[in-house]
Amino acid sequence: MSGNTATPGTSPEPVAFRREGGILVVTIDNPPVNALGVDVRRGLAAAIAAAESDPEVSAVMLVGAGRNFIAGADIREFGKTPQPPSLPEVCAAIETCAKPVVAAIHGAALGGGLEIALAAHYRLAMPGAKLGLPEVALGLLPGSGGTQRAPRLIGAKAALELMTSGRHAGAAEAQSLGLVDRLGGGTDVREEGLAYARELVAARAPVRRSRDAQGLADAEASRAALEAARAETAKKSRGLFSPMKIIEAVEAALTRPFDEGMALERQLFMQCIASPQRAGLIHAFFAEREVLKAPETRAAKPRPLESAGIVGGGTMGAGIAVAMLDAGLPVTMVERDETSLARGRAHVERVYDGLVKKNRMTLEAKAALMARFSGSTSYDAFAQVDIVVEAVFEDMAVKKAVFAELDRVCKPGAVLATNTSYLDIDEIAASISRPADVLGLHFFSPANIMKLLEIVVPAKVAADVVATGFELAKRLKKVPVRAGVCDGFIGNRILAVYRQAADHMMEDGASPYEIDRAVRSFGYPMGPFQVSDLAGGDIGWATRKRKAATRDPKARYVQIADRICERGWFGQKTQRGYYLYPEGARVGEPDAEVLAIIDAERQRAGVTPRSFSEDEIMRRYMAAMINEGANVVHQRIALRPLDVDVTFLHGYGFPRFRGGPMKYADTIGLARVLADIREFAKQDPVFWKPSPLLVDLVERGADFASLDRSE
Ligand code: 3H9
Repeated sequence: MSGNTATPGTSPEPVAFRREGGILVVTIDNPPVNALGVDVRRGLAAAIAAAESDPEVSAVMLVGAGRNFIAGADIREFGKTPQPPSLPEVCAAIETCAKPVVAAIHGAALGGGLEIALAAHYRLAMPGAKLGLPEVALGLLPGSGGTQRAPRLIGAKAALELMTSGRHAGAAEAQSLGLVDRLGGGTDVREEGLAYARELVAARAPVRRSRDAQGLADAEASRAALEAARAETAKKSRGLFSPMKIIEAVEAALTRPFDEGMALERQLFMQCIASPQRAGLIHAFFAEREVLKAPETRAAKPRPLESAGIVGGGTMGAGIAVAMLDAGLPVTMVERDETSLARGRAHVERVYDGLVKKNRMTLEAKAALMARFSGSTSYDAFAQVDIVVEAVFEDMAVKKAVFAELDRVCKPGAVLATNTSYLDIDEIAASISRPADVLGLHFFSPANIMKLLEIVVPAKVAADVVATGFELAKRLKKVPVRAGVCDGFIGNRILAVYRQAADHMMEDGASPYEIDRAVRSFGYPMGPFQVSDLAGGDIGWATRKRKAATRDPKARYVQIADRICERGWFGQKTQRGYYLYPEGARVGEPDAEVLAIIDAERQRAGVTPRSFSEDEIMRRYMAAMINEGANVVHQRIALRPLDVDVTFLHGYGFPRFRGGPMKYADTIGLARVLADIREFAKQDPVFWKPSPLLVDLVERGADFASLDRSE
């Protein structure tokens, strides 16, 4: 046997290779996911060179150590100076190897990982393998031959679909697509890969190169697939840079020799690497993983989480119940009387009935889910549950009464959570005998759909209770963000501020339709006034009334929304709000009467309207959002700027390709944001007060990302 395996005591190589019989077994061992960092690329190149030069080697087998084959290029290297060999070079070395190369795939073979496998001559996938080209989700395209080899191997249509969606295919599907040749049956990928390689050697199987595969032989079908993908991508991926580049690269696969296609792929890949969208999307990828690393999740293990209770069967309580049922938890709902309980149960059932109607759930599956749901009008039903989430009316006295009951009936160690959107959770916790068990779990409506879960951490809460909140988020497949206690926590607190900026602009001359349009062009699916119409204007109205007594009398207060609400125009549910919704339409039409109300309000306030460009609208909108984001970080309500980013990506429709508001601020430059705020402050110094954190960062020439790294 020969190889480069490290001697005991030395640091292991990320790629080890040793000959077993006539097979050179090449093991990629670069935890956590075998990403293709420079050392892995060097190791693979060395392994192939060794195979070529060793006459005893008849075939090569590539296999991943740990849970995956290879998860792709090392994303952390993007944006840094590239180190040779490049991944396309490594793939070329594999493909041109004179001896058969087998990829034995288990776990993830994604992006560059799949491209390595496609450069190999034969592929075996184990059950549970995930194969895909998800680069598009990172603002990229497959950049080491994926756009040229995949269409040749599996045809243009299937390859385009994989690359533009970024989805993962399972082993069986990968086989039926032609991505892999054989399915493994057992659990030992190394053994099965070796057996396959030996078989190929025994059968004198030739090297078989994907670059020569005939998947594009039907030129007409390939062209049709390309045009269909182009049309669909133009419609679906509006504003995104890389999807169209994928189409362009595949077009080259159809029309040019392989090497020319590869050269174009490289060129397009480098364009994607240079785009701010790539930076935004990769920021989002890492930020989503960083939010899981709260101090409490490092310090403590979650408590048991096998059953849940919900107080309140309104829209929110029922949505939370559905999320918990979907995650496999038994759920007990408590309501004050039988009628309310029946309504709560009906709310839950309605969600599943909707799925049954759309053929997305069978009646049996619904019955199985509902079998885990029980209801009661007595809090005693919560005696054994591990966690209770309270979702009753937003009123401190009502909440305290609920918590007094929970304190009375729940077993020691049960997590007692409130879904309040703004009430002081420290006060709720202080009202019972076990404040260490009290946590905020702020779900977003509809709670079974929206991904964001703010884990609100009151002063006295135990670390393992917070860790249980994160564990619950994981089970519910939600994105948790740790937040401190304040009015509105991270998301709604910042929202309140930029909504005011939008209201100011509306009174100063921009119509709600212009503002919504500008916000949509920025990349949001909807503008703030459309959102208000969707959520119901009465909600914001109630909040404004609640805050009226404590409002700074010197602060500017725009009354347009109140005038609209006073008419009973609450948005979609009343067929009109800022927009008209004739006969229950979901897309609104501009309303001349609303414009008249706005005009009247401008006159009342003594404002001479002026015009706003889209650019100015977004400068003000984003400056308000970023400034309050900085305040939230400064006051430790959010641990880091990235926590604000993830909150806005998953709870407020912020365009993912911009990475989040704080990442966007870094992209345009904090000095510019601060200069804007100082400029706007000349007219309204009460509203536009630069955040001390923003000022400090600009003075130091630093950015928000520096705070993400320092945690
Ligand atoms: C590409 O390949 C470009 C090429 O076409 C061309 C190049 C020229 N790099 O998600 P997890 C880290 S683009 C570096 O929690 P899971 C991750 O940050 C790439 N690090 O685990 C985390 O770190 P930490 C195309 C990576 O089991 C840890 O690994 N590939 C990478 O839930 C565990 O990750 C992709 O887009 C990476 N590529 O899921 C696949 N991937 O512990 C991206 C992960 O410090 N990755 N990390 O927080 C995934 O989809 C999932 O990580 C995977 C595992 C499904 C693999």
